[in-house]
Amino acid sequence: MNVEKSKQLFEEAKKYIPGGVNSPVRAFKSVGSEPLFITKGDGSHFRDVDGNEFIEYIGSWGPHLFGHNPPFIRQALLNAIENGTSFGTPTELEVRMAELITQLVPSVEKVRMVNSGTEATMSAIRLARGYTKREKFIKFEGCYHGHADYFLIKAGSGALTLGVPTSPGVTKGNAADTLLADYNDIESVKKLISSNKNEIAAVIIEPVAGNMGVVPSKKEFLTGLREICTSEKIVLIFDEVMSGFRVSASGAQGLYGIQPDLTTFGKIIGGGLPVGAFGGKAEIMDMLAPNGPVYQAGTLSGNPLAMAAGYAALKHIKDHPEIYDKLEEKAFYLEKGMKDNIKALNKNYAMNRVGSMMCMFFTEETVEDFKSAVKSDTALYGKYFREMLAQGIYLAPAQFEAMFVSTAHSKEDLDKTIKAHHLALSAVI
Ligand code: KE4
Repeated sequence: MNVEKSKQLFEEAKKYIPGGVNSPVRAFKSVGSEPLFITKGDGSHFRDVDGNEFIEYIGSWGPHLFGHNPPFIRQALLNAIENGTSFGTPTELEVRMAELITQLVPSVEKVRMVNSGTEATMSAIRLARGYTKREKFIKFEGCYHGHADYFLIKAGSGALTLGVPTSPGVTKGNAADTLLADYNDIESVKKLISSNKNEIAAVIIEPVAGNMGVVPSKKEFLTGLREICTSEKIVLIFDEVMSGFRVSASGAQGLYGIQPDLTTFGKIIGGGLPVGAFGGKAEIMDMLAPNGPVYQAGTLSGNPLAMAAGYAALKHIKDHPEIYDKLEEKAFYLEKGMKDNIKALNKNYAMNRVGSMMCMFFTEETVEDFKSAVKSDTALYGKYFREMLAQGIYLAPAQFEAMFVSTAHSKEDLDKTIKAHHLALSAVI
């Protein structure tokens, strides 16, 4: 595969941008290769500067539930741009967007728009602290909630991939209030709560973890979490930046039937543009400025272009709930094909899937938390990634990420992927 132009661009990029990328996990560092520079996306495919075309499963790290450049999002943006890009004033579409989110996600009574998942999660923690007048919070090893200082303690995603789960630059003071529990282990949560009585403001969790690879929470664990947060008056925050509108029209909370106090959103909610949001009980949300004393703000929050794309995405979900059956069918078909390949090679690699987000781990043990996920052979994942890329299949360039199926992936795409998966596995093991 000719990658000459990408190579040249990467050399240039490294002169001006740290590591040549604007987000670390794009650098292909953990898969022993160099990134490809993409020029155009179309449905389930995208193309790089050298003209190589791929069936791709990143979907911009989650936003593209409908594949690249769906007509209804493109048209919404073209219409919006006629009126300008940003006013810094309230607009009607922000009202419609907030209303739509409260309709799709019943636990959300009020919602505030921001510009990224990180802004959403850091604002939710500040709000929970302001509301409870407590300072500590619990996160889970391997979960990633964006790059606010106090989250970068045993974090997942790029932090885990690049071996910096606890980042330099995070002060002891910041880290002191971050308590770490084990995913799917309610006893580890109870221990922290009893040794920090009445000091914990929030528990934040990815109800379906997608940043240590895909690891679903167990129903009894999430139920236990809900119960203990209610009894201890701790704010339960579901970080649904990735699972929101991905695993159902009302995210993981809709799938599990468990209501958090606050939810954070990102990715799909922006239809491919920079949007995050956090919402939940009005009693808590009304603590936010200008209503209440907890400050939070953003120049481009609720930006008209981002709202146009995000609203088009969520409206499509509201009008076409059947897409989740289609996504389930496609993802199940792909998962089955991959599992058959693994079995045919007398291997038992773990595969986790929730709806259209899935992950194959290069470990033969069940993966249900951080400790089991990190047993995966990341070097082997790198070889597998490169083999798949050579066959025109573009996966997440890191073991501890998710593979996303979109409504745009055709049966032909899936069959090609299953065939490539068999050849790639045979080549590397
Ligand atoms: P952003 O600030 O990247 O929009 O969102 C942070 C975030 C928060 N919560 C969850 C559950 C997330 O998955 C993310 C971001 N996900 C990663 C992918 N694993 C973003 C990709 C990247 O860092 O480039």
